[in-house]
Amino acid sequence: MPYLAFTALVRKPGLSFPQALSGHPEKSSIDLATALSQHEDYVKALQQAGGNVEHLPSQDQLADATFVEDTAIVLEDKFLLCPMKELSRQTEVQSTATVLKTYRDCIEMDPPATLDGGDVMDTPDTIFVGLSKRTNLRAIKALSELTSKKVVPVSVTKGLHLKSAATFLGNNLLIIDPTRVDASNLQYFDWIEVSENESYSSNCLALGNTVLMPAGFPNVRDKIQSHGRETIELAMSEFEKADGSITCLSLIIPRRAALQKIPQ
Ligand code: CIR
Repeated sequence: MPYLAFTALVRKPGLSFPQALSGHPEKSSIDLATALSQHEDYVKALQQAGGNVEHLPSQDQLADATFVEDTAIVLEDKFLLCPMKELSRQTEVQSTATVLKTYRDCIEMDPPATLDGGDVMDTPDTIFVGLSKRTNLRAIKALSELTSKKVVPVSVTKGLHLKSAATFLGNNLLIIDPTRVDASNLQYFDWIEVSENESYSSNCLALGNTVLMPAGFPNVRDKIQSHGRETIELAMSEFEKADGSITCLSLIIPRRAALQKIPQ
């Protein structure tokens, strides 16, 4: 039995997942059965990394509801429910909130702020937030009033979210495709730099010493391992076709917050 270091909220892709929002050229070939099998492997990887996995109820009508990361962020002792820009995704937030409220208080942000969790890259002292197609300056300013950490905007020049291009692996290490973001505020970190044709591998999920990453990038995998990390490679084809990647499929609640689940 692994040491349970965190709780991961996940939601299986529902029946309408093949209609997910996407700008990917192969979006019309999303296969639900393959997506479900890839999601099962993802859940096993979270467990292998020491996670307690909690399944949110399926949402067959909400095509993008498997991308739970976007609906809320962990903010010290509470959760911030994200004011999502896409109308079709806003109902997902309340559905995640019913479960989050069993752990900690949930707070909200007023319009015209718009924010997706995929734009929020938390590090020990600073929260970097993508200024992107989905997240605006209003939200970044509002977030800075809700946390004692520094909040720093990062312009996303290509792709959906900040974490589509850069993710924090712990120990001051970032994995990043610098062609997709204005990286001037990220110079302080050590980088594993991926090339434009490896861009999809810049979204990884670090859980302690284990890094979940998309399969098919042996060069990047070796670089991550050279930093002393273990890697778990996951087939992600169906989620990639829906503009989603590794971090999007879960909301990670650190052990400290998970332990203090509010008695119902
Ligand atoms: C969307 O466009 O909202 C979804 N199809 C993909 C969301 C991916 N989420 C993420 O990168 N955090």
